[in-house]
Amino acid sequence: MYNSSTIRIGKLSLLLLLVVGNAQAQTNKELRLWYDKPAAQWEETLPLGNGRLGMMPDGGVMQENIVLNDITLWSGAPQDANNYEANKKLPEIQQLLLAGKNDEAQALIDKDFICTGKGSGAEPFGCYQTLGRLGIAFNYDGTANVPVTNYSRQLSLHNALATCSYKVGDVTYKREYFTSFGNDVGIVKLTASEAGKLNVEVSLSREEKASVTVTGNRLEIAGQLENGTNGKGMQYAALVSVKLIGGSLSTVNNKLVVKNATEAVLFFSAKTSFKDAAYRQHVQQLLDNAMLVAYDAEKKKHVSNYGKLFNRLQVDLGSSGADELPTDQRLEKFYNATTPDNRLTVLFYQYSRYLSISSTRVGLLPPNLQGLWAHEVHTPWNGDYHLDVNVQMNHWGVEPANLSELNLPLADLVGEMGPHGERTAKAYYNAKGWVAHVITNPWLFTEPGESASWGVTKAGSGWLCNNLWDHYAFSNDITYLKKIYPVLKGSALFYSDILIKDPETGWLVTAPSSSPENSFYMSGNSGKSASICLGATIDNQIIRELFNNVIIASEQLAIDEPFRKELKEKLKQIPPVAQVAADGRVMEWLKDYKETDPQHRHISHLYGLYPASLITPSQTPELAEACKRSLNVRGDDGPSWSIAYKQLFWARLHDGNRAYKLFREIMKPTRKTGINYGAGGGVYPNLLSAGPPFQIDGNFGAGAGIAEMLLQSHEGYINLLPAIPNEWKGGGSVKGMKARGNITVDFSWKDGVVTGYKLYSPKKQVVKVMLNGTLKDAEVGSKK
Ligand code: FUC
Repeated sequence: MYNSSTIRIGKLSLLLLLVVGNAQAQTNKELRLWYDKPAAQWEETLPLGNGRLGMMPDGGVMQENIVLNDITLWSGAPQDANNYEANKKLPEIQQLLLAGKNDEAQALIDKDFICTGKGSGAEPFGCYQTLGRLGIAFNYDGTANVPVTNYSRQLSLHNALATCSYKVGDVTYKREYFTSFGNDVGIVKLTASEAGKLNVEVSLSREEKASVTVTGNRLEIAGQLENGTNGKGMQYAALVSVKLIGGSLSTVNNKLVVKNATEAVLFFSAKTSFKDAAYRQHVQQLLDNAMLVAYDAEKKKHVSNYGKLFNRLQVDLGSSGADELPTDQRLEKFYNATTPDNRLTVLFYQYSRYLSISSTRVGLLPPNLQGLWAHEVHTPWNGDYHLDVNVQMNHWGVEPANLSELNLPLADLVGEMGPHGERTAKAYYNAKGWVAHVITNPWLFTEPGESASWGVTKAGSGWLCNNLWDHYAFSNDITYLKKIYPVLKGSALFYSDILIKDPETGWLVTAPSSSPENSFYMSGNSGKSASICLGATIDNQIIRELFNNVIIASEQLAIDEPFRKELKEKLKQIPPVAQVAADGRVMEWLKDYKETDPQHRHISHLYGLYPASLITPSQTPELAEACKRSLNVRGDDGPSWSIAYKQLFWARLHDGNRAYKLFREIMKPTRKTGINYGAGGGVYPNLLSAGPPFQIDGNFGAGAGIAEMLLQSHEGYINLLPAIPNEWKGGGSVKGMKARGNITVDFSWKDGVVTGYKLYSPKKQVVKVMLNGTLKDAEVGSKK
């Protein structure tokens, strides 16, 4: 397993480093999504966010609808859904598994080994919910169907600003929207090119649990969500206020009415009671503070604060493509065209960075299944944190993308899960340490889900530890390592404590186990299928990786020697990294079961290939070949997150063309919103990824995949261009991408050959770099 401290310092050979070019860098202005029509469905609206507040304007001419979000607005409540009797059934479940009666074991789990209550089906588990809608009804001299010309709306990634403009007659109307990284409010500026031509009515609404009131010239929406017991769940409040140039402001029927103005700036402030008893006071304060600041000054602060993150990295994949066409039309071309639009690929990559910056913030919650953006009260899958790939994928790209701190909200959430997970470990396994299964939420749910078929996969906590470790591997932050060490140790303690010996192989394995959401035909010819088994491959790989990381961490922190020894002993007894079946594929389970769905969306048995580094083409070539066979059978389709995962796998297998093929599949245009578990993932006109429905992991996974095609650093060296496709070979450059060991990398290439590179980190050092197929020593400068 790679660790930053293991970068070998070899004989330094002198390298002539060419200056890294910035060949034909895409101008910032081109980093935009733009359209020539208002959004006709939510999946065409443009996401704005400052890590807490979200706004999605549709740019309607007569009626603007802006979907509002607050990352903390959840129904439900903390609960204890542990079945404390479950551990009494554990020996029987294990005996049934050892006897090959997987279906009976599964039935027993369904009866006595799941969570109590309704699980993910209702409160108190809860659901991430929309905050509501900000409506702006326009009146153009009372005309109903106004003739509109020159319509355009866009989202600029370089300044996190959305705009919209059009002409009605001779008057040009403009809107500018942003969720401020300055004073933490949402702002919409409306202007008319002719004095006094702005007439609007502003409203706030929500489909349930909301009351709208007006105090003075402020509009307020407030309410309380369901908690599953007494109805007294999360509270929220949002305010809207307006500053005018010209015209008049009044209130009618809980609406703000602007008459004959030239300019109106709307301020939107929202807070919830999540960890904030004084949220009512704070929502006012935020609004008051923001309204004291002039619009241009606030905008400047917003752009500058946002830019501190966004501007850390630039990518240029060559000059092909242009943004003359509206983004939805450009997307259609991208998927069908034979000549690539590499600038759209760059846009999509930078969009994934933009979405990370917009959907999470240090000190708050990580991005959920939809990041920050939800337009319904009942968000699909509760908009929760799925722990069997999805929330992890949401974070895979942030380290290479030079947005390291955006991993911290997840690390904080996982840290808080510890005490809950300890109760769950005791209740079900009578084990030490902590565990989380498949789903969690801001209420820190760690219990199994409500069905054995998917709910008892307990790789969740170990998989989360991979993300926590990743932040350390990239940042080398020893203070952070000290902080997360108890979390990693607690997770390793749990797995170490629950392993049992499989008499057939003599290996130590988990029991019960399952491979996320997949099922298999049981041994024999009964035709019966089950999900529950002994030691699914993912469990073995996660345990191997976690134990290795805890060993390294305890060595670096010089603590816990006895535990380290125990883990080293256990490592000798767990199954190998992967077993290869007779057909040459990686075995998903301990036994060579036949899967019920060979093209199943989850590909968890390749965890060792990515995100872990247990399988690599150079270190374990046979296993890498077996991964290829597995992937070929799984196929190249699925919900977008599954396609993105396959893109990452092929990048790790150093097949750039195949990785790019998968990326193209992700860019398949769709407007479908019904829930899909099989083939058919793609992307919406607003470039948000479609499972369908909208799920942000596809955006983040594909972003991570693009980075992984350009640069890898998991094998103890920095590998430049490990997997670029023919489409990108012509020439390009990267500035500010991160490698493990807190190393920032700039490099450029031409005709597929790296022509120059530069490495820098806080301390001078020598590291290994794979450069055009040759491993070399390279000096790392201390500054840019
Ligand atoms: C997992 C996946 C589904 C979906 C859901 C949110 O259950 O198998 O495809 O992404 O998470």
